[in-house]
Amino acid sequence: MTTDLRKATLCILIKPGKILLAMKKRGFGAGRWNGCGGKPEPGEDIEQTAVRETEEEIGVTPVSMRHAATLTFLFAGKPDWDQEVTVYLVDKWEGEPVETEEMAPRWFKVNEIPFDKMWSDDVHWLPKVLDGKRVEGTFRFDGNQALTGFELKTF
Ligand code: 6U4
Repeated sequence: MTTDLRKATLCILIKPGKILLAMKKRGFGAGRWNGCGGKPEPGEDIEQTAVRETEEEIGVTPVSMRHAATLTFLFAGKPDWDQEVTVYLVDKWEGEPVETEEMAPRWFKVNEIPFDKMWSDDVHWLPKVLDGKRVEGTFRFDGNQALTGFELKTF
């Protein structure tokens, strides 16, 4: 796996039968439901980034989280968008999710996840992760953010 890709995080809160997604209101991926997350600040490790971004974007502090996936996203002709995303499932947190300037959170039943309004890779890895598997994958997109191919390993 490439290590010099820019890093980002995704945190998904889970409770029995439900997951918390948030509508991204601005920036990369705006208009899609997703976990919350973003890029590391200088000096942070990736788990600290995940916690801070969740606090900033939906106002909760993860207390117990599990590394569920490492996903590489590559965009043809848009190297600035390429990123390696570390995904965490969060099953304990402090606070209640609130809407912020960046994201509007909402609980979804696991059988009603709005995949048609999410990144098109999500349908391929999120169900496996929710099934308790760990996933490593590489997803390729064209310059319009349409998925053109992927490889996936589950553990
Ligand atoms: P800032 O610097 O906050 O303006 P922003 O434009 O909000 O940046 P960024 O880079 O902080 O975006 O966060 C991008 C988020 O999108 C991260 O949580 C990772 C996630 N992401 C990127 N590509 C994705 C993809 N193909 N599928 C997916 N999530 C993706 O499910």
